Amino acid sequence: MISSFIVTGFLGAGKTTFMINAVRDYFKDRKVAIIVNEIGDVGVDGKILQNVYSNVLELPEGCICCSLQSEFEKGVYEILEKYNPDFLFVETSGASNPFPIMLSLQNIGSLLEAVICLVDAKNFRSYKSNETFRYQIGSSNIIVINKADLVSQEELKLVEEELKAIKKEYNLKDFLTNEEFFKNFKIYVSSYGKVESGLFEHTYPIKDLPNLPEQLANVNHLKESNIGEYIVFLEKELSYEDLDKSLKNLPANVYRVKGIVKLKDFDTYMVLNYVFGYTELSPIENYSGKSFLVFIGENIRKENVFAL
Ligand SMILES: Nc1nc2c(ncn2[C@@H]2O[C@H](COP(=O)(O)OP(=O)(O)OP(=O)(O)O)[C@@H](O)[C@H]2O)c(=O)[nH]1
Ligand SMILES: [Mg+2]
Repeated sequence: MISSFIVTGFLGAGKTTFMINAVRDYFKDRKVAIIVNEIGDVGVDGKILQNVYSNVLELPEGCICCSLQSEFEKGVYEILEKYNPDFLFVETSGASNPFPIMLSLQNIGSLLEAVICLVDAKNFRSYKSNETFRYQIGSSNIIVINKADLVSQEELKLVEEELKAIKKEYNLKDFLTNEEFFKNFKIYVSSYGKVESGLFEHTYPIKDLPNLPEQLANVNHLKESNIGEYIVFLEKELSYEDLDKSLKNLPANVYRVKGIVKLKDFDTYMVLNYVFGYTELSPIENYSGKSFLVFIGENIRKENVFAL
């Protein structure tokens, strides 16, 4: 039986970073396959992951929690046949509810080791009222408060307290019996998704998912939360300064920008990561396509995206 982990969490919380570290640090001698799903039809995470790991399946477009559920199940069978892995990691898009994916993995007969929700300690307050984020917390049995390097110990404590309150309110409940599904959950703290080995040594496999009302088990979350994306292909090479200036002027409804760009200042293509005002660049090997940026946000429109 294949064991699986679902890695969920809001846009830019550190899901991909966490998976890269987890697979490298704790699953080195095991056969692991990764499925990643992103908003939009130009994926960035798949390309990053493929550079560090070969068994990666990218499910682009839409979100696996709604329109892509059958596509997801097909993808899992494909990956099982191709790689025969011992472990499967599934990174959901930042705008999806993990519950339908939990159901799919259960239907397929996989042992669901844990649903791990990454939380961005620094930007938590900007998105804590988002319903999808709250369901992500409710559907997880491991919460990782990430980006601890960006906040004080006091802030970490406050985030933890607020998360416990959200967990209580949104914890999965059986629709028929009203019984709480996750009686226990664990909270870890990390920087750059690096967690202690205990997280993977003491999981509490998830069995017999509760009955949920139809509208919770099967919602089109992208539509409901109005989170959308806009892709821009860059025709000319920019300097980092120009790009940074434009990013600093983005409106607040654009939470996340990610892409692969060739800039005047660097010889290689760079992965650009922008999360709620913070920008990071890192080199990427084996990329030869066009430079592009994906802008993700709430009610995003062409006017929100800068002209390049
Ligand atoms: N300072 C800091 N930055 C982090 C940490 N974890 C991740 N990041 C950065 O945050 C950005 C987003 O990280 P990802 O791992 O791509 O986040 P994600 O949740 O996979 O993002 P989406 O898939 O787009 O939702 C990147 O620039 C990371 O390097 C952390 O603990 N501290
Ligand atoms: Mg990611």
